Amino acid sequence: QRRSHHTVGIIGAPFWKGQPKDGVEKGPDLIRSAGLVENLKGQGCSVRDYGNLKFENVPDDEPFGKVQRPRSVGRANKQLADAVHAIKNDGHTCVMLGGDHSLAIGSILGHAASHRELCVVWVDAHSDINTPLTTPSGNIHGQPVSFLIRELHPKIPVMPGFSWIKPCISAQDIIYIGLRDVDPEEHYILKYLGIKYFSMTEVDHLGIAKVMEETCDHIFSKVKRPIHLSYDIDALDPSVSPATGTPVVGGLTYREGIYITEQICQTGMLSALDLVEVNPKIGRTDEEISSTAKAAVDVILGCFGRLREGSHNPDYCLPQP
Ligand code: 4U7
Ligand code: MN
Ligand code: MN
Ligand code: MN
Repeated sequence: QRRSHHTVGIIGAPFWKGQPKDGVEKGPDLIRSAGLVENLKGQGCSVRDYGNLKFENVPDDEPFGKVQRPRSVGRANKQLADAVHAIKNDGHTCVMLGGDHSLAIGSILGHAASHRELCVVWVDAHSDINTPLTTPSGNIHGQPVSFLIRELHPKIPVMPGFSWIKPCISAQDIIYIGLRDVDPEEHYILKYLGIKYFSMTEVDHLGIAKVMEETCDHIFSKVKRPIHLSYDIDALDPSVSPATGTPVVGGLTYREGIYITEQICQTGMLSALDLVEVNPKIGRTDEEISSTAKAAVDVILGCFGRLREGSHNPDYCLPQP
């Protein structure tokens, strides 16, 4: 409980084409350079870094209706799905460093390929559940959940690059925390499918402790099952993590954001984690970039057993005078 003995497999996905802003592909290396691997080892985890995926350019990637760069996004996600599947089959808890949030498609599908019964905890300012036909922006990072939910499948057109994608979770298998910028069509979908969420209103009303209690009650209502935590750094307030493409005021405090990870860790069921949407090029100062990177690292460390109360090795002895 105090020291975590998970083995962690890290995969970097330097991919930006699910949204238009330059720089989010620098996320994986920024998060590593903020000390991720050293700190994980320092808290007792064994770590294997699988490096970064390499994404080739897909020529003539014309929009599908409003949707931008579908072939590039489809193909990158296939690569990621295969990598995550392999890391799970190696027996690790998989940590995917993004990159934009369109990567959750491949990360969750790859995870589901080895753990069919998984559930998803989606921590984000946004619900990322637009369909290719409701998207106001055309950006696939605002749509990943729509491809994953069985009940939405009849509403999803077949896009170029996406024919391999089959939904792998039901509406009751996903829960959101931190919502505060939801498009009307997305709100309709959440209500229509009865998807469970804790918007910032519920975080204010209940407090984060009750939110996490109810989150665990919901996802473990029948049996304990593997958790896929998809953590968009823009869930945190922009005062904590300003270096991200779609910041929204009124977000989770640093403490609330870390508390979520401590509670997820406590379940013992974390099986894969995405940390996405860190964009160093959007930070206006070095301080904004480093505070965002530090928050990202602390989120990951919290997921793997770091406790704010501190910890010590069980066989530690005080020095004799
Ligand atoms: B992120 C948006 F319209 N809903 O679809 C959209 F407000 O991965 C934003 O959560 C999506 O950062 C944000 O483009 C995607 C928009
Ligand atoms: Mn977001
Ligand atoms: Mn997101
Ligand atoms: Mn974003």
